[in-house]
Amino acid sequence: FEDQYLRLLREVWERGDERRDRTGVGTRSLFGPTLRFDLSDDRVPLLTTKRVAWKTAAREMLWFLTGDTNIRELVRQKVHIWTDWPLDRYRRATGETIDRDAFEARILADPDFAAQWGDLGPVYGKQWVNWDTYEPAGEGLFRLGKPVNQIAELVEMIRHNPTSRRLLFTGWNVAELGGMALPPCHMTYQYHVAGGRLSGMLWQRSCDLGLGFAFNAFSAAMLLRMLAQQCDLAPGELVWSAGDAHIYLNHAHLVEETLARTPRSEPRLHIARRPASIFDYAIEDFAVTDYDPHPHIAAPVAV
Ligand code: THF
Repeated sequence: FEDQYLRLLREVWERGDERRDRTGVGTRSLFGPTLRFDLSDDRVPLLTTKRVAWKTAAREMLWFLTGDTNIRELVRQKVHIWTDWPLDRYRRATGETIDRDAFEARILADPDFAAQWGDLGPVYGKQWVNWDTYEPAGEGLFRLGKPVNQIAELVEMIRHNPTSRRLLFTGWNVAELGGMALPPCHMTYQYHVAGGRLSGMLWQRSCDLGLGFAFNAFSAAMLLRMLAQQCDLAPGELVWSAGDAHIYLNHAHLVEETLARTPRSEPRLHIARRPASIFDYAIEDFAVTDYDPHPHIAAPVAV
């Protein structure tokens, strides 16, 4: 599977359109690539050309499924990948030059501080399991209705109506984009059942091929495996598709080093037990074997 990723990385780096992006870092970008990963026999799209912190990605996915949007729980689990956005907001708002460790320490120590500064707004978790609805309350007013749990509904739909063409969920809640620290990148997931196998498609509007891709592909495969297990299906294929697939210009060292390496044998993802529902998985339920990657390559994240 990794050859597909490496080909895309090379193509974007060599032929991508160079432009200034929102973050000011600059990218090279190509539009609309699609990669396909076979998930049978516990295969998982986990890069071997650099060590990927797959448990961090797994913890993030489990955090999404709880509906939480505050980084406090992530930080408590030593997951630091969302800290830069609240930190940036805090620095801009207060003018303080607090460093990342000190900011995270305050998030952990002070629940009020975390509530005020640690929330990312109505991002992934909120939209996945608590999409707000509204019902008329008379005189042109509306009140909150029962929120939609898209994930719970998806599991029911896969179980009871597997040929449906509506087996999907999305984080792209147009009305709430303005309140999000960042609008969803991996925004729409669709599923398909055929021959006792569950296949899935992830469409992301934007993909940071140097950093985010490794996380997004692994997480999507992990979620597919969980859904398949809950619905008594075998895993099929993961189709990954991006709108703007880009490489940040300050990731040149990562691209060069990655393309100089040869992929190693395919790792496997195991799930130790079958939890009662899609919301009952814990990090201890997941194990990766046959993972013998090249060393990690550090690269800065553009905020
Ligand atoms: N913004 C940008 N510029 N890139 C992204 O990949 C990205 N995301 C999420 C939201 N905005 C993004 C955040 N997810 C890392 C990984 C995932 C992230 C953000 C950062 C990261 O720094 N990974 C490092 C270290 C991992 C670790 O802490 O162990 C890595 O080397 O993989 C993509 O959805």
